[in-house]
Amino acid sequence: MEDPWHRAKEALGRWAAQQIQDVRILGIGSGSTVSAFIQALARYRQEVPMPLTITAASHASEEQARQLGLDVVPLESLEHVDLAVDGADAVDAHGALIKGGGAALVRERLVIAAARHTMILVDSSKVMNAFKRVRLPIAIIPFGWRQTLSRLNGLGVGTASLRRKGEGPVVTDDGLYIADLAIGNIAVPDMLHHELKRIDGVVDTGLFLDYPTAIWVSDGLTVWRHNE
Ligand code: ABF
Repeated sequence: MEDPWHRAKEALGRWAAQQIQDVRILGIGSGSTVSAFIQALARYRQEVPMPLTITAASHASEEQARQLGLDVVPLESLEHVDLAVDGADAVDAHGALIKGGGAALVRERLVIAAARHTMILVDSSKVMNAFKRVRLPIAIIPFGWRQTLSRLNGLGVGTASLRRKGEGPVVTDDGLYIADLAIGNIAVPDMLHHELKRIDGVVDTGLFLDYPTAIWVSDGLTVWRHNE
């Protein structure tokens, strides 16, 4: 079935590809919006050649960028990243993000943390006032995952389940599992993020807060900056 937000993702991808003329070292995240951006970037660079080194937050993005002729290097070979371009699953009124629907949240955070600026691209269906009735992805260590899930459920903020694909659990590029925490209301995202990070077995949460980030939104017709 075609993604109803396909046009918005393409519009964002095209728009973002044209914004990065002065960027030399670019971090890219993952997901279908980022994939549209990589396509547009490769096309744009054929028209306007420029030196560009890319580091990617997932094997899938890395593979796609390489196949389109872009130069991809590992994050650890770089001193810094000028700009990270990524997607998100949800954005609240204050610009807090939920990420990890594509299971790449740990690497996405490391790319964003290395970047001087971040550009987040989302279709307008992902923008909400506050995080209500959401699934928060949490990366956990596979060893003892059942006990980690119990600890997550013991917090009493929502119901945690192991993300599965077919017969087995989803395994991230770093060999981690993903627990999805169904939550009715995230009142204070920062507090929840730190509470979850203190739980044994938890590596990271999908709550991304406090990065120098510009969020760009599209409904397929126009692109606008969130909260400006
Ligand atoms: C990544 O891909 C994630 O952090 C987020 O989970 C997901 C968004 O996917 P899509 O662009 O396919 O909606 O950016």
